[in-house]
Amino acid sequence: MKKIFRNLCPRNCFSTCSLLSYVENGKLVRVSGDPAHGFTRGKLCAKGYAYVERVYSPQRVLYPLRQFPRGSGNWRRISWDEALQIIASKMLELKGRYNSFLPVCLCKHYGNMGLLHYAPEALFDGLGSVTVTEGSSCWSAGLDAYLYCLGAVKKSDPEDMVNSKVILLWGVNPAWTAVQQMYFIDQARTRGAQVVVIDPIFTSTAAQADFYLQPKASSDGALALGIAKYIVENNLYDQEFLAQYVYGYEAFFDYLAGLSYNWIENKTSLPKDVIAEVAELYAKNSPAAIWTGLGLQRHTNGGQNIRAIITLAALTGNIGKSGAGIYYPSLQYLQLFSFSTRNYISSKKPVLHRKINLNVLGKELKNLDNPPVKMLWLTQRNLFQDAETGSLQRALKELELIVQVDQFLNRSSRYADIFLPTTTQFEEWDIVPSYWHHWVGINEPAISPLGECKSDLQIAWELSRKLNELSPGICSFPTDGNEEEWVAREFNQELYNSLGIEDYRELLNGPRKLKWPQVAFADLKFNTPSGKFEIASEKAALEGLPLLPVYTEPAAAPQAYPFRLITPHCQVGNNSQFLNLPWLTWGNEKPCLRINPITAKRFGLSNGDYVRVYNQQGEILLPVKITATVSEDTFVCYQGWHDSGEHDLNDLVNGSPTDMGTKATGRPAVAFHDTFVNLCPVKEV
Ligand SMILES: Nc1nc2c(c(=O)[nH]1)N[C@H]1C(S)=C(S)[C@@H](COP(=O)(O)OP(=O)(O)OC[C@H]3O[C@@H](n4cnc5c(=O)[nH]c(N)nc54)[C@H](O)[C@@H]3O)O[C@H]1N2
Ligand SMILES: Nc1nc2c(c(=O)[nH]1)N[C@H]1C(S)=C(S)[C@@H](COP(=O)(O)OP(=O)(O)OC[C@H]3O[C@@H](n4cnc5c(=O)[nH]c(N)nc54)[C@H](O)[C@@H]3O)O[C@H]1N2
Ligand code: SF4
Ligand SMILES: [Mo]
Repeated sequence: MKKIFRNLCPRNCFSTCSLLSYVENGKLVRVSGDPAHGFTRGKLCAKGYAYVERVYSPQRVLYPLRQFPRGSGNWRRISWDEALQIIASKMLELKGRYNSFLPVCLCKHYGNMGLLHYAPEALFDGLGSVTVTEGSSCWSAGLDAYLYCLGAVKKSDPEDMVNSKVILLWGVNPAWTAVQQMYFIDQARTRGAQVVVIDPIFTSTAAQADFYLQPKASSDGALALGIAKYIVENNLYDQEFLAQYVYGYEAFFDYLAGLSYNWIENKTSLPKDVIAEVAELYAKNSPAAIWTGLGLQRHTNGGQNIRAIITLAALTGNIGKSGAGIYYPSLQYLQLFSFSTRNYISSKKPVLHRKINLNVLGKELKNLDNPPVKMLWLTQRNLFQDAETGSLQRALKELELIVQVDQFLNRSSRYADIFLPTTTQFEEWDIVPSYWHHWVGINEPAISPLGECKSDLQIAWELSRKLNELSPGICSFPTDGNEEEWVAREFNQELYNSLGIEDYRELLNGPRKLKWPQVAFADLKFNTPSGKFEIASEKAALEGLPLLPVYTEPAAAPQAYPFRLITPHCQVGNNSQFLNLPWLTWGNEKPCLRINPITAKRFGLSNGDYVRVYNQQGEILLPVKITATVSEDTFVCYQGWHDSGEHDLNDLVNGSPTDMGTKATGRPAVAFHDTFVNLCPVKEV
């Protein structure tokens, strides 16, 4: 029997694609794009088409496993009952020993963005206070920059980019990371738009652009200030707009007047004529859009740099109208859904957890006492996506029990005692919001769970059941339920109205577009204290940041490690996911270190030669790829390694905090790209 189902891709990705899943005799045989989805228009990235391989991969774990001793790779199949018994007994034993559940820590990130995947948070809420990780390693600095300037992180419909005359792609690589948006950029270009890419790497996106600027990494604030200076000096700004809708521009003008183009060139490596060209292009061709990327903000001055960039929209009035605007993943979806799974317990009674910083987990675990953390529940997270993994590895070894809920064994599994296998989106109900586009779809089960896999929600019910069996009343999270009913509860009347439907099941016929305005801030009212676009932010100043988007110096390379190592997101993976699938890795290069030809010559290196890349944190061995796409003082290695054995790229990666991020996500993110290394050629590997 053949049947087609609708699923959603729940990866942390701009596109949140709608998938059509073709099932024959209970088996998923093909996945394609859903033409009913106006943003993804029946297309997928390569990862989407490779889902069949991912679901049936021989590496996928289908039964609960126990590893003994930890790190040995000696995994033995156990029953769910045995696994849950070990876990629940340990939790109760810790509760008895410390008179609290604080020794139990929930560590979760963005492995699956579906709303039913907030079940682990609600499960642990049901126990009272535990320890939970807080923060995100992804987008925090940029979010705060937007909050200071606009008071809200919202943006126009990304489909509206077709109406732009100029598009600045600033520190973003959509040709790899947001492939569906490229369609709208191409449409704009067909209508005559000019595209500028600003990136220290000449990326695949840059290869498709009209202009490419290669500033020094982390110097974007100076570049934006240079553009602003030129705009002001040449009367290219919109005085009426500034007077009515912008707060603090006079002081900013004074600051700009004190900067020189020599200073700007010194910081960015870009001369005045280049700055003038981009400034004229942006200011004279309204409507113009700017897309600030995530790579851009992974620096110790990343948030401040974004403030300077988005100020260009305020100077030129490029906000609140079609084709204009400033783009960043938005927080609008947070108001849309009920988040009833996430808030299952906390909506009835608030729970106060002990919160620790996800981004420095190793240090946090080491320093916590009274009581210490003894058990880790790891879900939707590969710990080795974290930076500075040395302290993490040491801390993990001290824990008494580590439970990993995942689909595949990866490097984190080396530290786990129990592995609980979870379903993919094809085997469960869910609803996945998008932080980018305005479409909403639904995810229905297309096939039965493989082996003994269970969804994160089911696992939460079953652990609650086991805990309550052993200690009646100990956990107030439900012990059973119906997944579809939990999906239904995520909807509310406002959402139905916005989608023009009466029942969530109508989405099974195809995704719907929200009746959200196409243009954000069309009324030019901002949610800031002044109600204006705030170039000067007193809130920022109160929180210890500069009042104005002035330049803050980037991290400097130490003498011993003179090369900057940039580690952005790779083409065929999604963070550490998919990179174990031959359909995707076949024909694609293994991790390598991209270096400039002049640097290669200096070290006497040819393509494919191995080098030891090292710094004070660690070392890794990599073959080099010689390419003029990177500058002489920079190395590039794409992140997202699935399980690289004993050494991983992120062992070397710096874990310093970004300058912003606390407002939006509780903690700053990580300045991944402020990593400095040296290299040494290796004769034999
Ligand atoms: N194929 C694929 N798609 C993905 C992901 C994936 O892993 N693979 N991950 C998803 C996730 S979680 C995220 S956060 C997004 C990330 O998607 P993007 O926003 O595209 O971010 P990155 O790939 O981190 O970096 C983009 C570019 O920023 C540049 N960059 C680094 N530092 C600077 C700087 O100082 N200035 C400037 N101007 N540019 C700089 C890098 O060189 C890189 O080319 O992609 C999502 N989509
Ligand atoms: N060097 C460097 N490091 C970086 C970055 C960088 O640019 N450079 N980028 C950072 C960014 S932006 C991000 S977002 C983080 C990503 O960090 P993570 O969110 O930890 O990354 P993923 O690799 O997506 O790992 C999530 C895990 O969830 C699992 N998973 C998938 N679906 C499910 C599910 O339904 N249930 C459960 N329980 N598990 C599931 C996956 O198999 C995977 O092992 O990495 C950060 N790390
Ligand atoms: S990874 Fe992104 S682009 Fe690829 S199928 Fe999933 S949502 Fe779509
Ligand atoms: Mo991310």
